Amino acid sequence: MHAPADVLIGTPSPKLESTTEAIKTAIHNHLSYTLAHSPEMATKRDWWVAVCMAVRDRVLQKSLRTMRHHREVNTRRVHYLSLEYLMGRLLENNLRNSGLYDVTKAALAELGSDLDELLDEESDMGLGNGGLGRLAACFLDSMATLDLPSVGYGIHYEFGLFRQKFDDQGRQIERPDAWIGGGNPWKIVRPEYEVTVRLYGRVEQQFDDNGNPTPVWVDTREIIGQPSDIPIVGYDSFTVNFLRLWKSCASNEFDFDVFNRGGYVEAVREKVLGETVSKVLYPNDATESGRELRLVQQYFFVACSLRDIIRRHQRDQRNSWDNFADKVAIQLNDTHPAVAVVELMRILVDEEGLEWERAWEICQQTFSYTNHTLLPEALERWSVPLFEKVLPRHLQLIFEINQRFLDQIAAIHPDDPGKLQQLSIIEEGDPKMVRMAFLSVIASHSTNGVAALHTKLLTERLFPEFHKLYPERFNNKTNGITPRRWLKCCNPELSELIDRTIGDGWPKDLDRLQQLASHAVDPEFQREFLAIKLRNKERLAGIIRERCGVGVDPSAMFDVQIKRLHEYKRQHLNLLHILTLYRQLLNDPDSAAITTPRVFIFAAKAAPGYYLAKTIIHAINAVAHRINHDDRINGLLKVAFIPNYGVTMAERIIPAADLSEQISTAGKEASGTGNMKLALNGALTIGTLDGANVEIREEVGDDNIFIFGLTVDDVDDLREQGYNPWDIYWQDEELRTSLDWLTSGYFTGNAGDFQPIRDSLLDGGDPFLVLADYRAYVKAQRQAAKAFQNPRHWARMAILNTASVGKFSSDRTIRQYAEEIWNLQPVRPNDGD
Ligand code: 26Q
Repeated sequence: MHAPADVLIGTPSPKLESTTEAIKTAIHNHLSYTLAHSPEMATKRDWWVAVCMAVRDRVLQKSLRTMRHHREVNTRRVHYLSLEYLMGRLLENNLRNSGLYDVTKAALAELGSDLDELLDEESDMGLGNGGLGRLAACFLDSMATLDLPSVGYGIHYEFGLFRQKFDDQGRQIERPDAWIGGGNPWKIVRPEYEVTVRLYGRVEQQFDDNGNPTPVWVDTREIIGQPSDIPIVGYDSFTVNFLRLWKSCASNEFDFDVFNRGGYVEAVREKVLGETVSKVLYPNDATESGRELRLVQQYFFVACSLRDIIRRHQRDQRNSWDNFADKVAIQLNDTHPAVAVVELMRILVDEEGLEWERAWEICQQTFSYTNHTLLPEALERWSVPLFEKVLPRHLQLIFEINQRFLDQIAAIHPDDPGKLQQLSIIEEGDPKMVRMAFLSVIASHSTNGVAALHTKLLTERLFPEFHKLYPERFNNKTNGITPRRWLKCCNPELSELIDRTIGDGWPKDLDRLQQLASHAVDPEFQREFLAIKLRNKERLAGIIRERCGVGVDPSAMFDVQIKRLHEYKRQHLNLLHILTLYRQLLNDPDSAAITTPRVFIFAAKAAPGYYLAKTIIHAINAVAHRINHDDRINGLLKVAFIPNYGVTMAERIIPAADLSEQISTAGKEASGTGNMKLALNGALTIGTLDGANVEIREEVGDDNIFIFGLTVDDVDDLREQGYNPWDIYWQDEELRTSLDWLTSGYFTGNAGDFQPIRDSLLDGGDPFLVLADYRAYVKAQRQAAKAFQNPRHWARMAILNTASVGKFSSDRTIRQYAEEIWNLQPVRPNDGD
């Protein structure tokens, strides 16, 4: 007998089994009925897709339960708005987080296939530039793990961050990242939630039913936003949330309309816009170039996401605007989605007819803003004329927001017109500019920095006046990383050693790693710890041979600097030190006896338009080539620049690192998160007192980190005194010779090649104080080298690093966001058992 349809509706499907047999059957069925392949004919890629599908079925079952439960309890949710997500690969993470890794590995073994080999079929989801994008991905993992009802919103870029190659001289070449390739088994297209977005046009003064003038946005162009969802699997939790990514396309109807009116070229223009908006991720991770398409991207993303949030809120009869802010929290990942505050005001005031004050209150209660940078060139500002062209009504609303805000300021400071200029959202000048950071602070209830030092500088330097006005709005949320991807998945051997030593609860409670501290002097534990590190280094040595054609000795110190290429991150300081060591070895044969063998490992992408950054890459590659082929130094030094850095490459490099380079100019790196990943995997940090390094030192202790160089206060003092890099150049012969040598033409045969580096460091005034920190850096490097020569001593320090960085779990960070900003409680869907 069939059950009547109304009995089936609302009945959860029976829970899918996850035994070895069941997984085998599922993989087999997907090979046959999803991919139409018999196992003998299936390629590796087919097997990979079939495994993803088998896992996906189980993940989606949990996701449906999660969504249903959230709906039933009419939960409050947080919506994370980010233009970037660096998700990396998903299969291994989803397997480990859902507890299906071992059973799937066994099932595949029985089917004659190897899971670890299949994992390599997946390409990275590289929809971000660097730290900010990876942080968003770690946060999604933590929110699902902590059973927090949340939705991530982003853009489904057709091309993520470019693929990096080097030409035969070692210069960076960019290639498009066509990551979608043969499709993405994790993606679920949601055509039922399409939205239409309007842009451009003009504002017309019309009259409402009561004869009152009302601004109406007319003659707009339209594009369609198509959502697709990526499931986000919590680790050992009941929750599967999702990441909703918007793809733009042209609206067919509109095309036709324009076409019929004779606007053939116009209609095609519309199509081009629709197809262009989500085409490519902007590859700058700091400098804002004010491009129209970028503004269109931001608004498209924001308009789609807000529509979706409002639709979901209104789906429930119990909900109205009165409880919108009770049910909806929206976190802005930097100012990139900040136009959302204006869009919500537009919807509330223009479309819903709410009073301004009421709308403003909802807006402030709903939004909170995270700042990720102090660099002036990275603070987003849009020219008023451009803004007016793309979003004319929004510009009016910004003027209104600003006017009301400045009226308040004028009331507080009646005799200080300078204050108004200082605090205005609109910066005077030609053209006038919209300051998105000011708008974000004013329109939200929370502004947070991403490390203690960063937040301090934020309140004291970037927003001092706002901080005085609204001290309660400012708070710190020190960044974190997910221990699932950044230890459990990427370093399975160390994870197993930790499991055996302190139990397997640490991935959800990273403070437990502290229990490893008592094993730091245990010779047997040290031996195992070092043996694992060595095996990770052997694996990386294989990758370096394959990708760079350089042979390296796994017993040498692996000295790692992996991050975007930036002057403030000072990869060129690292390079000057390498040159110093190289010269020492060539000139002083005795020094060979005491030199610690080292492999300097770099990985970094430079923004395609950042000429100096690209020059630094070229310089590192050129020096690497010389050093790696110089028989005189007996292989004591090697330099490898691994191309195309991304999440997956980070997962290979980090477990193999001995020394972690975190050498930014004090006050410039908001937090850093690579520093946390490396310390967690037992690398020692050599670094400045910048960003989260300050807090890492607090946790691991002064004896287990190599801190050097100018502090933020020293930097201030030095600038006040008047810093002249030439003075240092003339004082420090070792430095002078290394720099002269680099820029002499010796390494490429062309003296002009690295002149821009020299110019920036000398006549350019050395804006990031590379020369000022050089001597202290070289000294700290000597200490590190010496310490590495005593393996037991080094092992003890490395173990203490792993043991001491529990604070930097993104679970801790997200708990603080949930409690202190979002006012959001965990909600546990049941498991269906
Ligand atoms: C803005 C406008 C136009 C085009 C691009 C951009 C843009 C894109 C990305 C500007 C900045 C970014 C990314 C910034 C970033 O990654 N910041 C890093 O954030 C990390 C997480 O908080 C911190 O750990 C790093 O210190 C910070 O540099």
